[in-house]
Amino acid sequence: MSKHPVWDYLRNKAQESNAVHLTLIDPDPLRQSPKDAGETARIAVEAGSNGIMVGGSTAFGILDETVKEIKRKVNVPVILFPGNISGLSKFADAVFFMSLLNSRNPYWIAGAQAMSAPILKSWGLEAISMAYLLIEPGATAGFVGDANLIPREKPKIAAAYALASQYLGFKLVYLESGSGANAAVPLNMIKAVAQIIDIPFIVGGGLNSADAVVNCVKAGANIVVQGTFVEKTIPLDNGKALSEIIQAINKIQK
Ligand code: 1GP
Repeated sequence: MSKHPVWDYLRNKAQESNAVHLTLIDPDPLRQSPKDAGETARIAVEAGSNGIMVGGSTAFGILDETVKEIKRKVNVPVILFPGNISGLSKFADAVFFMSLLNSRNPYWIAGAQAMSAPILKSWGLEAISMAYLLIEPGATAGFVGDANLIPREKPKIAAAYALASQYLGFKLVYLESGSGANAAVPLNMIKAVAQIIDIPFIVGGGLNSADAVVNCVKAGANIVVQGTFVEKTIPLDNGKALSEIIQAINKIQK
């Protein structure tokens, strides 16, 4: 069996479809209980989401329970999206092993990673290396990660960081405008990144409509992440709006 099953799954899905859709669940008891998180994940996967990310910039101590409930309910990969060392759980399938390349604080570039790598090894958890780039407005992640946010009107800076990420050997790049952000990553920035790198890249933050997601995929994103939208709509419509978005992704003629 492959030593990197989750990475193989993501890469294959990205190659064989227009884009991979991942649902982000924040393990925050003020947002939902672990049980409700499991139910949201189940509905999101039924709607066609290809995997569940679990994480957030702040930690609340219910991560293990949340991951376990989600694992009980879905048969797609559950991938950690840690905001810090506290965002790790041995019950997940893999972790996005992220380096916040445009942070001003080396802790977020390599410090937290050094402190957590031996833990991951002892658990045998699959680590998928990912360059994390924060774009304006950045939301909570921008503040917590002490980011030198990439200006929205500077696509070339994002492209340069993305290419540097590829040359540094990262498997993936994540362009992030911040969870709950009032503006998604600009389309011309996504296009500039798609033109210059050969590795897959993720776009997330503020993708709150079918148009926003579809345009992002048309611009070149290989993986799209939705958290806030899924969290808000699933309790109201049982996954209908999400299912429509995923169908719209699949219908794009590339
Ligand atoms: C945040 O990109 C993700 O890290 C998802 O953002 O919650 O705005 O969908 P939203």
